[in-house]
Amino acid sequence: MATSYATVQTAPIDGQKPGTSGLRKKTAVFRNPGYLENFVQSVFDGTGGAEGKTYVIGGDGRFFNAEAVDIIIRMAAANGAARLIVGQNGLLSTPAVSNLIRKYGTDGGIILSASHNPGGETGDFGVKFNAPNGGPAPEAITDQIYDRTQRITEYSIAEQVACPVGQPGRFTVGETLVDVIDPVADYEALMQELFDFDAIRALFAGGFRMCFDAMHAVTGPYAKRILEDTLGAPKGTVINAIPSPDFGGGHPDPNPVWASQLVGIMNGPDAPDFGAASDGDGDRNMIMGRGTFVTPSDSLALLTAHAHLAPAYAGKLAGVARSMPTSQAVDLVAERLAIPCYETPTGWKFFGNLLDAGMATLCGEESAGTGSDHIREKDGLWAVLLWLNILARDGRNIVQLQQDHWRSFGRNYYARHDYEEIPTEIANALMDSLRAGLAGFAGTEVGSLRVAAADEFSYDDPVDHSLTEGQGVCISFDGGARVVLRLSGTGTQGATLRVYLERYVGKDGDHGMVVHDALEPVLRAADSLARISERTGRDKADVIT
Ligand code: VG1
Ligand code: CO
Repeated sequence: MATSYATVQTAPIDGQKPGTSGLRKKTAVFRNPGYLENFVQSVFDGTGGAEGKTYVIGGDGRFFNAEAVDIIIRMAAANGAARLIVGQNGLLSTPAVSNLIRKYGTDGGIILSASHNPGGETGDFGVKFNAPNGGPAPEAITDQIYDRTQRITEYSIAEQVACPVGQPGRFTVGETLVDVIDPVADYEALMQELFDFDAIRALFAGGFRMCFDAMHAVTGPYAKRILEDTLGAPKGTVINAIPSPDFGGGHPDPNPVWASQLVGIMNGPDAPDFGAASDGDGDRNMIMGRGTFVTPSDSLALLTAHAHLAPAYAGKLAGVARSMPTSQAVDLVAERLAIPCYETPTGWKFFGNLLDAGMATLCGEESAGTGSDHIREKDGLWAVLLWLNILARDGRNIVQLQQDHWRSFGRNYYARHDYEEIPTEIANALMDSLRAGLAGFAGTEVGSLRVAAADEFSYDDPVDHSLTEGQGVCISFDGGARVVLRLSGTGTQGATLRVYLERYVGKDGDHGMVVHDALEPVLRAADSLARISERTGRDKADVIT
């Protein structure tokens, strides 16, 4: 029987503006009639229509993932898409989607995820469109999509038909071919090209132990297959490996606060050699040694310094890039390697042009995102495998590598303080008044620190010269300390103020301070200049990472 299609009348819904990484809202909002449909239709309409196109579709398995995949398949079919590549059970990690888009030359991909935000019926849901280069749609495209959401009048969808995504294979919806694929296979093949799997296998065979916390999220199946089955890590190396719709009731954000189970194991009496975790959609990573946490900023610096030990990067580092709030540790490594280091706004979409142009090979963000030119997203498991490759070839352990690094380059003490769910007006007023005062900050003494410079970051993309303004306030002090303040673009309730603190201690300085103590003067200066406690009524941050 022929498939029938419906054209459904609809009206614009407020607030469908993609943020740092796609459209994120409460799950309940996404389940409102027409909410997902309006946005998906706007994605198609804002990118020249779906007629004849091929898309990759998958998500991180959170609550509403399955229903959303079904709706998107039927809408893509009704909009005339030629072919869809869908992860089995609707599952695909964000880096896996990026790889599939590039490998099969598709017209883009739709990712269902709110990444590190909690899931479940009362949690968050999200949708992100990735462009044909495999990367998050740049602002020019998300602006077009948003524009369509404000003018939409109807959407198209195929009638309720069976979409058997539970098994690999092919089915059709009307004229549209739907290929259901094993979510891990193509990703694993790519990792095998990049890294010295034999060296990593030998490392595990020699008794090296690690714990990988998949946080009940999408990386579980990837990590089990690659680490345990292919590389021979003992069974049980991967914990919390089965994706669950509400991430086991947890917060799938790999940092010392939310990955506390891993932190306990790594600080315990029988700690393994290496600990790692990934987030909801598999693009973030957290790295630990026995009794040690490696900040994401330091991890980027260390990976850059040792990437030549991996086959894919030996002699191939064209440059590095970091988001503005990320510590300047990697800048020092780039300087020594005599390669350029670019500073971009927060969000992976800003790395895309640099990667496409071959100007940067490695990229990273302080929020536990690291990646390379192998795809156009950050990649949690890739970072873990690069670390394993380095550990296998270098011989030192993580604690030694980190300490040697600080002795060679100095240490950038670093922490991020998040003040969550602040009323939006208060957060905006705080940032506005900070901006208004910026011009007068230089030369001001605050406690033991003196302001060297203060400005708001704007980015002139060196490839396409697009200008992105208002990307966070940066105040630097004499001696190399820095504070950055910006509002989050991924939250779904109120505003989150992020305060990023950094203090550099040279190679002969004290690298053994408690991080909080080392950053205390910078925190005090930040509070006094931005009047954070006075304006928010809070005497400390909700989450410190
Ligand atoms: C946060 C992080 C940013 C990251 C973004 C998406 O954005 O700070 O570095 O790129 O999340 O990551 P914001 O605007 O809330 O600070 V993910 O893994 O949540 O897609
Ligand atoms: Co993520």
